[in-house]
Amino acid sequence: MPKRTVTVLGLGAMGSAIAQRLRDTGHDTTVWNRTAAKTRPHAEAGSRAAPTVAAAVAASDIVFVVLLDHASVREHLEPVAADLKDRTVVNLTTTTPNQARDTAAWAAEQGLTYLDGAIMAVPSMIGEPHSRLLYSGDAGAYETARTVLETLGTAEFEGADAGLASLKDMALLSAMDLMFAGYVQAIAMMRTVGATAVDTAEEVHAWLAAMLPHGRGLAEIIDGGTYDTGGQSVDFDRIGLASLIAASREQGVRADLLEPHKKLLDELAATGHGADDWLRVIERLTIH
Ligand code: FVH
Repeated sequence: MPKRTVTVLGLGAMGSAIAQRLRDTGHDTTVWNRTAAKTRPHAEAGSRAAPTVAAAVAASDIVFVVLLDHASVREHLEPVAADLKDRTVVNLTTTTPNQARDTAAWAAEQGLTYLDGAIMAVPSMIGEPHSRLLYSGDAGAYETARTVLETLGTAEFEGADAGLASLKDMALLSAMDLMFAGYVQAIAMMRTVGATAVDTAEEVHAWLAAMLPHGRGLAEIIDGGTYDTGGQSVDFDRIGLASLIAASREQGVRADLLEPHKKLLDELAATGHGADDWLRVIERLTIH
């Protein structure tokens, strides 16, 4: 199959890695960046540097957008809507699900072929199989671009709702954020007795590795929808969390990262769910 012509808008750390990978896999690659100097190494490596977004878009049939945020995407796509006709636009910029849906709706109004994407990888992983890229929205656009998308890593289509890739991205990043906040909490507590951050991180790693296999069982309880499991109850966990908070403060460490979880469990206890499995906490997370 002939290689596709591709354009990359945005040459930050991620856009550069994507442009490099597309070039390395034999694609005719055009690049544009707001700060033009960043196009120079790409031009030297064989890409075409476009002076404007319009020129960049005109050069290729697949246009990757790898800008900072939703606002910068719209700022630069809206003026070239007419030039984007007959192109496939793949937006890999991190946005919220509703921002992704909003851009997909705007693209549909303009008669554009638009696919939203989310990157579960850091730049050095681009092109590796463990680099995971999620896509959602226009299934036809996904199929059209698929062979090119697969050069960036494992490509997965999440569904027709353009917000789905972003939603999964945000959900997985939320889990990561809370986990690494946990590392910092443990390090802050152990530092008070002279432990290095590296030593505590090793301890946390070993502990979490031992605990991680339990995650599936917890999820099965939630999917079951009943919280009379006889497992760890709301009241039991409230006592445990109160101890964690007290221990942290005794050591002169703020417990701000722990308190929100305790607050949610307290709400459950106050509404008569103290004996339920603590996983009922998921119901307190839903905003009604
Ligand atoms: N880097 C990573 O590990 C993560 C992994 C997961 C996905 N993200 C998302 O990818 C988008 C780009 O991230 P990045 O790492 O390339 O970000 P920077 O290196 O900071 O580069 C930002 C580029 O955006 C350009 N830019 C910013 N504001 C504007 C604007 N108003 N108009 C035009 N371009 C703009 C910036 O241009 P310049 O500063 O060089 O002129 C860079 O090209 C992002 O959504 C991550 O969340 C990466």
